[in-house]
Amino acid sequence: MALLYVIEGWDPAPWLAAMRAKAPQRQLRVWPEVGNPEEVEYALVWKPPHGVLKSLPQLKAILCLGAGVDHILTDPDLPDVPIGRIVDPNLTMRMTEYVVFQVLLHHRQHLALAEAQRKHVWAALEQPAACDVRVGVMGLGALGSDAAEKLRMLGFKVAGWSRTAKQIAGIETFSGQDGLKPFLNRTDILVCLLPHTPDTTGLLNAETFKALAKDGPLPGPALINAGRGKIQVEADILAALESGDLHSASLDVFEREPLDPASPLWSHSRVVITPHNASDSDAASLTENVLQQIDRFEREGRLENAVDPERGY
Ligand code: NDP
Ligand code: OXD
Repeated sequence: MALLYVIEGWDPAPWLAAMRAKAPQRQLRVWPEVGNPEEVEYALVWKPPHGVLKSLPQLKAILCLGAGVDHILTDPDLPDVPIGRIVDPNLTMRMTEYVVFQVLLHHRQHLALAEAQRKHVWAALEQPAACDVRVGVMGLGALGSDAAEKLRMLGFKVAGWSRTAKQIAGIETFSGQDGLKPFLNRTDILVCLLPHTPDTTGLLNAETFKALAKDGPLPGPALINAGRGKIQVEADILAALESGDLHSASLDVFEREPLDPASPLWSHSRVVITPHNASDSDAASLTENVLQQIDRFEREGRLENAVDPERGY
């Protein structure tokens, strides 16, 4: 019986090489060379084209090669089998690096200082300490909770917002729709590590930016989004950067990827653009995780990091 890689947008070669090295006994296939579809038990996927998974009659489980599963759940022909996703220290560490780097960049006003340097201007900006800056992390899951904790260790005043209530030592927590406004009202730097679901679509919009704190020690609120592009309204980000509801932004994800070369976001002096690489899935590191999930599923009949299709993540 076989494992089938169904990958779009990434090179499948490193995944195959890593799996061959770790589990030489497993039969491997790479879509679209499916061979006999009756022989495929596990689909290892990234952005699988809609309809491919339903053509596998003996499929036992779908394993996403990243953390977000929105690209799988939107398949109207999704087979009714368990779906697992990646929760792994390597992926978490990479995202925390990105978040800490971007928070510090806005906190230390690096965009303004770099601009001043280009002009040979000695711009002695007033610099607050981390303990006077309030960071708000949307999403307190595998990625958000680690980033929040590392930011707390750096001295920032950190709060988090999630769907269900949480208690995390040293971090102020808010939850649900009722918790959103108070969470935004106390936030100077907003970090989004939410999944894309029907509930989060377009959540980073004009109303959200208006609710951010305007009495902080920085020149204005900053937005960092490494969750998903469809959570943000790019026209509202640009308008908020003009109105002052946002001062600056770091965006790793976009409504449409790759970002259109004509988008004004590219050349905005207070925006940092990265190409959806905040936390790359590294085949060599994550293949062990995938194999462990399959082994556990074969032993215990359940996936460790199972997705709830009803919840949408
Ligand atoms: P998790 O599923 O572990 O955590 C999701 C968090 O979001 C949970 O805290 C959840 O709340 C919260 N949440 C979900 N829906 C809502 C809602 N409607 N209102 C408030 N909170 C909500 O996911 P991960 O932390 O592993 O990953 C988060 C996302 O990061 C991924 O889905 C993916 O989109 C993105 N990502 C981006 C990458 C990049 O390179 N840019 C790389 C990897 C991931 P609760 O705890 O109550 O369930
Ligand atoms: C993920 C991603 O969800 O890379 O893992 O976006």
